[in-house]
Amino acid sequence: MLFKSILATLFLTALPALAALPSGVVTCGSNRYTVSAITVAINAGVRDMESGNFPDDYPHQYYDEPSEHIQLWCSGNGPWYEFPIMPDGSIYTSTSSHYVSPGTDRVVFTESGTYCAVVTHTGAATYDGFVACDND
Ligand code: 2AM
Repeated sequence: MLFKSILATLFLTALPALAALPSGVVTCGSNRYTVSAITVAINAGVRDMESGNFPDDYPHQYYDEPSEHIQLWCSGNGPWYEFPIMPDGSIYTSTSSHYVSPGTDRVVFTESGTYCAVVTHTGAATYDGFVACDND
């Protein structure tokens, strides 16, 4: 009995490490994203990948760079992908005749669309680097 409750406690304590989605609004600089906006961006990225549509080369692979100190909330060893998440709520797209900047913020996810992180260039240590968004 005691053993079972210890096991249950260990399991529940370990859960946050495998956390699915953020618990509330995620903030990247002054941009705010709801969980549903994050889900929409991930689904759009997965759909684009599956259909072979890569606006401005997104999604592309995301690499775990120890120097960026970004925690990935998904399990496994990748590959991981990043896709722009837009502060105006639009789904990112870009064509050669109508280029759209990807902006500063990205969702990070697995090939099957499992949430890993929201990251941003805003406030990163280097110009091209990323930092985790708040509450991601
Ligand atoms: P970005 O393409 O989404 O802007 C230049 O080296 C590029 O590296 C940047 O433009 C940036 O992404 C990308 N970059 C920065 N950190 C990265 C990481 N951890 N994984 C993949 N790409 C990264």
